[in-house]
Amino acid sequence: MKQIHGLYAITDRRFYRGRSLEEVTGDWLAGGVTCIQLREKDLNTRELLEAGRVLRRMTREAGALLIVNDRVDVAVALEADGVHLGQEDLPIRAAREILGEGRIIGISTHNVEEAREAAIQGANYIGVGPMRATATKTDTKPVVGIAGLRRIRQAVDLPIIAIGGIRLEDAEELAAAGADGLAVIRGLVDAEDILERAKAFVQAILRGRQRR
Ligand code: TZP
Ligand code: MG
Repeated sequence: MKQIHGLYAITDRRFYRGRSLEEVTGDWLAGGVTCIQLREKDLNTRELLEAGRVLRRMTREAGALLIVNDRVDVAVALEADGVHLGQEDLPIRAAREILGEGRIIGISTHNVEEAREAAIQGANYIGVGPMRATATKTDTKPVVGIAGLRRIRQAVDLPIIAIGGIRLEDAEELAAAGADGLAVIRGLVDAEDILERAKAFVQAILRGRQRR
């Protein structure tokens, strides 16, 4: 199974300012994004599948991973590489029964306890966040920050993807503090040149990892 690491882009069409999902995705992949998560809360199942098909084709061509947020059924239908679950979604073991060993299951965690539990339940990676307050998701837990990231890094060996309010300026420090990857929504699309922004993130993550 491929490991999750590097620059992890999460989709959210609300912030594309007239650019299409295809266009944005093309720039991300050309810029070095290694994983894309399909997360479009306002789409119905058919629309989600349709968006996912575009992403599946493009990620496959680029050798990047496709992860589906929340929806194990949609992940199977799309032949996605895996799913990302929240603490209130389908439990990891139930998802594993459906997906089998070959697919990636990630889960959002906010403290050492949740991170340890994710490891016990067989998660393949954990999301850790929010790193900063963010307006992108309204029901986020309190900020975990870089201090929380360090505590969780000490506690578990699973790949860690930091998330929440991450800006380009934060990327190197988060990677140096133990994040194997960074999951980003706004920070990857609030630029005129999305391709250049993605490249800059990738470089910053590499610099941070070298400091570990
Ligand atoms: N989960 C925790 S924070 C968050 C999600 C999906 C939003 C991340 O978006 P942004 O724009 O990178 O803060
Ligand atoms: Mg969820």
